[in-house]
Amino acid sequence: MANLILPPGWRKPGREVTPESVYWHRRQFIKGAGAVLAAVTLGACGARDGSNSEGEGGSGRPSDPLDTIPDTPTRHLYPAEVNARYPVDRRLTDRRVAATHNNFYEFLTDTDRVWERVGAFEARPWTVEVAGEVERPGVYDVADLERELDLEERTYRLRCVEAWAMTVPWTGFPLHRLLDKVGPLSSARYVRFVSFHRPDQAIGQANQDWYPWPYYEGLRMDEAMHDLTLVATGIFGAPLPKQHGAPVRIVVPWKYGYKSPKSIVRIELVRERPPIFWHDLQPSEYRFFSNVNPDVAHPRWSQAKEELIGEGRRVPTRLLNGYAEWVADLYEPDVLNSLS
Ligand SMILES: Nc1nc2c(c(=O)[nH]1)N[C@H]1C(S)=C(S)[C@@H](COP(=O)(O)O)O[C@H]1N2
Ligand SMILES: [Mo]
Repeated sequence: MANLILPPGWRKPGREVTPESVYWHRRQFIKGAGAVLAAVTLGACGARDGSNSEGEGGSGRPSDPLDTIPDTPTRHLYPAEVNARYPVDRRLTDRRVAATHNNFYEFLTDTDRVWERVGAFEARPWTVEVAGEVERPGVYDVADLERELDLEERTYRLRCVEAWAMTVPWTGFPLHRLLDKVGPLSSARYVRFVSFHRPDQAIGQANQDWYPWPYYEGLRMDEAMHDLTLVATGIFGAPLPKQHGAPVRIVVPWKYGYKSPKSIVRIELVRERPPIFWHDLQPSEYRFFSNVNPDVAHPRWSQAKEELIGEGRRVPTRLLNGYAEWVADLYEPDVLNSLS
């Protein structure tokens, strides 16, 4: 059914179907006529995920999930030197599992098949505009940033709000290195990120027009400046495949996955707290901070455990996704201990 807004991390029906997503579907269906009015014009079930009418032409369907890395002039910079400052006591997720389990609604809501739909997406060359409350606003070429800002590799856990998790080695540089380069003004209190908007290359943007594209996210300045917050340009020792958010994404490992926007084109330093995509869609369920906390349930399901993708094992969720020792002091207790 095309006329449903699916939560960030929704999984396709079948073996893995969750009671939560079933509930959500019904609820949205009931609300549908009003809240998602625009969607109704898109026709029904044949068009689920907006995948019915793609002209597969152009770049077509990739032959393999690991064959979706765009041509990258900086390829020789990968793999980068390992930074082991933030040890992770979990096995790495299988690379292929990670490349076939993606949330990237610009393409498809069906997690397992996002990679099949990214062929036409032109992820290189690419620029990121830095704007707003900065001394040196400008348009920066991603390849130049990769050359200039010292790529490193860091293995992080990533926890989706729908209770799946992975552990992967990202390549990139801390966001503070880029922010220092552009010179935040003292008036900058938040950082806003905006992803691309290319309905001609991203089938989900063309066919799911009830989402407020482009995807947008944000962080408070101290979160953005924290050394854990990464600008990722690679994963598993190579440039990012398109389904992971090529060529450049943000990774904030102590927050639910939707706080890590993919394929960003703009970073704005702003005075006021910026709106975020998922909060605007479902304010009672998705909040600005969205810190991982096993004791704060999502309104429709517990967050106490998470499934390790590729292992099928459920393990306890950690406070701040295991990063509490580094980031707990950023938050007042009421922010940490409530849906916030
Ligand atoms: N632009 C954009 N960024 C996004 C999303 C998205 O749909 N669009 N999904 C988010 C969610 S819900 C998760 S869990 C992670 C998944 O990242 P991965 O597919 O690389 O594992 O990306 C996040 N970033
Ligand atoms: Mo997610």
